[in-house]
Amino acid sequence: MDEKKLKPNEKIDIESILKDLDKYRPKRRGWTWRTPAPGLKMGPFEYRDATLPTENGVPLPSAKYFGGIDPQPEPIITTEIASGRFEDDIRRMRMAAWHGADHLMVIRTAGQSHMDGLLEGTPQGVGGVPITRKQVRAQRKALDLIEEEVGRPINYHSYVSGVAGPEVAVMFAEEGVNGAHQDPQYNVLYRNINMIRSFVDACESKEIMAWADIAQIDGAHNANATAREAWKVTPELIVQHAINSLFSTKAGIKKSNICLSTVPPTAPPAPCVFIDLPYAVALREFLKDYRMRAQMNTKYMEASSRENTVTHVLNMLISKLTSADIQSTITPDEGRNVPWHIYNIEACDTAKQTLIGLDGLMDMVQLKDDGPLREKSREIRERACLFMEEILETGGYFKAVEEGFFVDSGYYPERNGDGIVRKADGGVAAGMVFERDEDYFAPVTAHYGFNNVAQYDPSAIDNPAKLIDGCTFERPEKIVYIDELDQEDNVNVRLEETADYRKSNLLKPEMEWAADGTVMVTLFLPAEKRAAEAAALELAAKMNLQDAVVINLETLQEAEGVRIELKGRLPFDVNIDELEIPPEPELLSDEEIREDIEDHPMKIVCATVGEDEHSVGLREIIDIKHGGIERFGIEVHYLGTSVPVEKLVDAAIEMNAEAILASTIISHDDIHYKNMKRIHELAVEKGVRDDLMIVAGGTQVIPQLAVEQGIDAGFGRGSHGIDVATFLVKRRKEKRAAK
Ligand code: Z98
Repeated sequence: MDEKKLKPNEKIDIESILKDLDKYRPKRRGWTWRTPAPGLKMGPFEYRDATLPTENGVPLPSAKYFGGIDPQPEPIITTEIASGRFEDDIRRMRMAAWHGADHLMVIRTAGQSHMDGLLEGTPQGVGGVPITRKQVRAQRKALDLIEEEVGRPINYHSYVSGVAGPEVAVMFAEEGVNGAHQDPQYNVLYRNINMIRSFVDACESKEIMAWADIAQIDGAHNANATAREAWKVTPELIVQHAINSLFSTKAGIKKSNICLSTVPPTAPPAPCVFIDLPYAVALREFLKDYRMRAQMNTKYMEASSRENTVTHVLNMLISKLTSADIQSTITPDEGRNVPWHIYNIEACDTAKQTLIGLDGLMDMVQLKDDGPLREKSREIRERACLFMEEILETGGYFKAVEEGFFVDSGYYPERNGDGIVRKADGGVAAGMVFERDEDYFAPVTAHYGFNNVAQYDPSAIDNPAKLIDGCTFERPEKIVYIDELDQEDNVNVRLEETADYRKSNLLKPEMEWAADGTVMVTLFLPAEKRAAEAAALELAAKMNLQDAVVINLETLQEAEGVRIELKGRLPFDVNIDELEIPPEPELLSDEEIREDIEDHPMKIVCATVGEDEHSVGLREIIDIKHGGIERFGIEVHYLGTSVPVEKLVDAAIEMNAEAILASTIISHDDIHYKNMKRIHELAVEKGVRDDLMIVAGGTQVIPQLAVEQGIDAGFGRGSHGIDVATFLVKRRKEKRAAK
C-alpha cells in the first residue's frame, strides 16, 4: 500500500481520501496517550518530562540553533479545527500534527445538540455544519495517513450531545473516533434537553464509548464560561465533575479514559494564578483517579492575540504545576472570531514551547504544604462538599436543577438566585423515556440496561449481537453508508470550485478555505479610534480588499493612535509559473563553518572605505555579539571608517590576510561600485589578486553589479554574518580543491 503513503513534500490529495470512502474502515479504535521518555537526550539537552519524539514535524523556529530538535512535552496537545469545511480542515489537521498536536477536535459549527437525529451527507446548512458519518470517516481516513507520516497516533474527537447523542456515539464507535465530550448536565443546563431523557441517553452513550475505548471529556467548564463571575462557580464545577465522573464509571467507562475539563476560573488582570492554582489543586486532590484536560479561560477573552497567548501560557503554568494530562490550545483566536489555519498552528507551537520550556520544573519547585494555597484549596473543597450535601438534602440532582442550584453567580453557599432553572417534566424530548417491556430485546453490542436476550438464547446474554451474527460493531460491512443527498451543497461541488487553485500553479492567499483569498493587514494609524477604524476600512478599499472588517483594535494612546488588524479578501491571484524565483542561497551550518575555520584558520581585514563614516553595518557583520563572523573563529582586523582603498589592500598584504571586507554605504555617483573596482585593480597590480578574496557590502549594493566590478561577492540589504562566512568558507574550499 506504499503508494498511498503521504509524501512530506506533496499536498494531501483530498479527492483520493474521498475515493471509495464507502468501503473505508478505520485502522484502530481507542484513545492513545503519549509515551513518556524520561531522561531523553536530544541535541545538546536532556529532558526530564518529554515523551517519545515524532518522526516528522516542524520544530520551533529557534530549534535551528540546536540541531533542529523537536522535543515533545508530556501532555497530549489538542487543537480544535472546525472551519465548517471538512475537506479544508483535513489540510489543517496535517499541519497541526506536524506542529505537535495529537488530539484533533472537530467538525460541527452548528450546535450538534440541536439536531434530533444523525444527519447524512455534509450539508453546510443554516446555522452551521452538523456532524455526519461522511465527514468523520473522511477525516479519520486522512488522520490514519497523517499519524503514519508524523509517527505518532492521533486522537480524533467530537461531541456526543443532544437527543441524538446515543446515535452519534454508535457512529463514533463504528468510525474509530477516539475521544468525545459527553456530559448529560451540559444538555440539561445549556441546551434545555429534558433531564431524565438526557441521563438515560447518557447511560447508553457512555456504555458505547466504553466499548469503543473512547476517552471522555466532561462539560463542567461551561459553567465558568457562562457564569457572570467565573471564579465564583468553582465549588459547583467540582460538583459537576464529580457527578459526571462517578456516573461514567458506573456506566462502564474506565477511570483512565475519564478526563475532567478543567478551565481556570479567571484570567489577567485578575491575580489569576493566586485564584486558579488553589482551584486546580482542589480539583486534582478530590478527583485524583481521573485525567485532567486543561483548557484556557475564554470567559474574559478579547481580540488581542497577544493577550490571549499570555492567558494561554499562564494556563499552562497551572497545567505544569498540577500535571494536566491533555493541554487544549483551542481558543487563542476565539476572541477575534477568526478560526484560521495560522492560529491553530501558532497555538500548538505556544503549547509545545511552553510545556517543553517548563520541563523538569517539578523536580526543582514544590507547591507549599501550608499557607494560602492549601487554605484556599481546602475551602473550595469544603464548599463543594456542602453543595453536594445540599443536593442530597433537596432530593437529588433533578430537584436541585429545578431549584436553580447550577450556574448561580453566588460563591456557594452564597446564592444570588440567578441560576439556570430546568423542570424535570420540561425541556426538549420531555416525556420521551419509556420503560422497556418484559420481552424487550435488542440484538446489539454495548446496549445499556434491560435486554431480554434469554427469551431467545440464554447463551447469548453476554453477547446479544450473536443472534444476528454480529451487529455493526463486529461486522462493519453492515454499516449503511449514505453519501451526499444534496446536489448543490456537497463536497464534490466545493472541490470543483477550487480545483483550479488546488491542481495548478495558481495561488491565492488562504486563511480557512481553499482559495478564500483572505488576508490580514496590520496598521498603526495616528488618530483616535473611531476615525482610525473608519480610515482603516477606507484604506482597505483602496488596497482592493473586499469585505474588509476590523478584527482587532487596540489604543496605544487615545490621541496618538491605535493598532488595527483587519481582514479582507483579495480578488486576484498569481501564477507561480510566471514568477522569477531566485535560487535559494545555500547556507552552511554554524558547525560546518566553525569546523572549517578550526582546520584552516582564516584572517581577514575590513573597513568602511572612501569618505564614509558609517560603521554599524560592517560591525553587524563582524561582531561576535551581533552574530557576526567572529563567532566562527575568524580573525578579524577592523581598520575603521573612511579608510582609503589603498590602505585596505596594503593592510591585507602586510597581515597576510585571506580576505578583504569593504563596507560601502555612500552611493552617489556610483562611488561604491567604483571603490570595489579600485580594490580589485589594486590587488591585481600588487600581484595578490589570486590569493585574496574580495567582498563588499552595504545597503545599496546589488550583488550582481558588485561582481561585475571584478570582486568576488557583494552583499546587499538584509545580509548577515552567516551569509558572508558561508561565502568565504565555500570559496576557499573551491580554491583548495583547484590547487
Ligand atoms: C471545549 N471548546 O470544551 P453542541 N458536550 C459538552 C460540551 O462541553 C460541548 C458540547 C457537547 C469547548 C467546546 N463545549 C464547548 C460537554 C461544547 C458541544 O451543543 O453540539 O455545540 O455541544 O473544548
